[in-house]
Amino acid sequence: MKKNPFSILTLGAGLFLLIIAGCKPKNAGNAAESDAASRVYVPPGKYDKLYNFVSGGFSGQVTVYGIPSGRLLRVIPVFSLDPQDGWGYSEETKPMLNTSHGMVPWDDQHHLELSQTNGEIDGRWLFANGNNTPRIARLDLKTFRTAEILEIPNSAGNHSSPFITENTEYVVAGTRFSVPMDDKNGDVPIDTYKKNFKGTVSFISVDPQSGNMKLAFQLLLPGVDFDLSHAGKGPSHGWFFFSCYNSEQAHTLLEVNASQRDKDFIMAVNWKKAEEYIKQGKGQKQTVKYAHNVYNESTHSATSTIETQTTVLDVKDFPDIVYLIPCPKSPHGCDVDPTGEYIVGSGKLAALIPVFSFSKIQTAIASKNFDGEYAGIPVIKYEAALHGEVKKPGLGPLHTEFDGKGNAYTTMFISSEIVKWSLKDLKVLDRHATYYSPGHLMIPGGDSRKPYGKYLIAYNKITKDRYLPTGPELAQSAQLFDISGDKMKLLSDYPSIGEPHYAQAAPADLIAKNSTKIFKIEENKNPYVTMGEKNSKVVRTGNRVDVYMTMIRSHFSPDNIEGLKVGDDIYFHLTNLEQDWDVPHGFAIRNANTAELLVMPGETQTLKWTPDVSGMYPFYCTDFCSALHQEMQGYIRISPKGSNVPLSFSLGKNADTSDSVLTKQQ
Ligand code: K7E
Ligand code: CUA
Repeated sequence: MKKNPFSILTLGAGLFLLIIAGCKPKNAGNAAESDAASRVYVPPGKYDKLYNFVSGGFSGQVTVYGIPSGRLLRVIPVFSLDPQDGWGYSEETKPMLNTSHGMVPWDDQHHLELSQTNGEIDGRWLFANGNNTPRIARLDLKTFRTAEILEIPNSAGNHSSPFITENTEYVVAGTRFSVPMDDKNGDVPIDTYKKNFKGTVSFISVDPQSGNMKLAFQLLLPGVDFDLSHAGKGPSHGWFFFSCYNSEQAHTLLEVNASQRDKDFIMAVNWKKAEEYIKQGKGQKQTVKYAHNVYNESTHSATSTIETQTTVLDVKDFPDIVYLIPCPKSPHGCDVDPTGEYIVGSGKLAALIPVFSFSKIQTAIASKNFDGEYAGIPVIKYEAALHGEVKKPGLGPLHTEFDGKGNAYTTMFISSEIVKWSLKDLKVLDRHATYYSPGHLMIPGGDSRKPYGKYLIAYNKITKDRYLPTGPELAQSAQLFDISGDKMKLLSDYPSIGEPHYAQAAPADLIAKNSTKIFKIEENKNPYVTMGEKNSKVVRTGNRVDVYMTMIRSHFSPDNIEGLKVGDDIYFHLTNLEQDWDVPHGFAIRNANTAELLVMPGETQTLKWTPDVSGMYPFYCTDFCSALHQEMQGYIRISPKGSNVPLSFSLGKNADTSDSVLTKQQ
């Protein structure tokens, strides 16, 4: 066992310095196992064993990697504009980024959760949180696209989200910041925090067939900060657990003022009970505003609807829904083991890891073994809820995952390591350095009832000297470990996109077999579809022009258009007629102040362009689609406002009315 030089440090000024600085493990080089190369090597033409879905952090997107190779397979646009896919630029996808505050083209994406059935990953959907403008996205794993985005009212910083229950009954969303509720006057002095600021957690129901999300109800809670959460499972199914910090209710200099109390809380929520009260009509209806955006796979278009109602249950009126459990100190991760019995709270500033027992929590509630209350909510006695403490695990515990064999693995941000410990006797079994300062870690299925990983991936916050320098900015690193034996073995590290926080993984078979290869053209219900080249046309209605254009290797139809004018609103409806896997066509016009379109086989997408200067505008296909890809191009003639050039469009009319300079010279 490598000796951790920091485990003897106690809390104090030194620790605070370390928190700021982190620290670098010794022997940072040459750390991988000697046979590591062969264990991560996926030969050309062979597939990876697992899909790894990784949050993009401040990129706002989700990335997909193959494991064990660590190869980047795809970036899926979710909350941020993506010029590569035209996401948020095409008329069809613009509504996906709509909110009650208009278009919000970016977010900070931290956590992902795969849908589950009976507590096991079912490979259907992936949920993603938007942290900054509170939103939850559902990605469809058939198409690897964002299918739905729901804005969350009464929330500010959707951090403890989007964790799910074991049959995907609910996706949860807890607010990081407490704020005045949406229907209250938010224009109040900040130092009235204790009076005016409230927290909420939202329960979003998921339709078991379609996956469609609906804001089912919200719990009104004291004004603290909710950080992470996980649902109970098995015996604890019906409960949800949240970590909270800032029980001091500070509103300034939180690094000091929210670190005063020796313990903050894990909040246990009996959501089945809350659900009953809602069914009995006990919730308060509240008028709010939030967007609900849905992408329809048959029209290839999104709609955005502004919803206006939420149902709120004030927990202080329902004393048997919520209980608080003291947890040292400023807890971050809140993780439930595969059996559903153990709840691990990771206090960033604690020198130990408390592990709570679900059955003991139930006994404590039944016998009212409370230690007073906090804002009207019963506080369970720490010892009454405690299974035990992992002593001297390392410094700065953040997140824990499980291998299904009775072991837990916790990231230590400050001492830069992963620590493996036993759930039963809470003994530290192994520790391995990471490079550097890991945030989340992920074991495939590691937060489900059935972890199946022999791998563990650490997502590190600090890269420093691990890669060739690329200026002041370095990509965050992921590190792959083999955890099939007693000792963790470092296999590889690879860069990631944005800042990865949480991640999920699923066996390749579960997802690959359902993957969409083309959209069937005969099922294309986009109102602007062009079914076949002969139906392509250009239609003028006042100053709106609709161009119904098709794409097939290797031309557009039409590819010559005249009679369009400066100031026209031109809508190019591009239908890709291909019915062949992996043959998208792109579409770009010179000087258009928007992104390209990338249109998948059988799909229709629309680009809007309002030309501002008359002249000749070439357009072309941006995706190398055939040997004659470079010939896949055309011209649009833009005439001045008020010109009377007749509207015309054509394909293949190559007669030239002018004299050719070339011919004369020959
Ligand atoms: Cu620890 Cu936002 Cu999950 Cu990142 S959070 S590390
Ligand atoms: Cu179509 Cu290149």
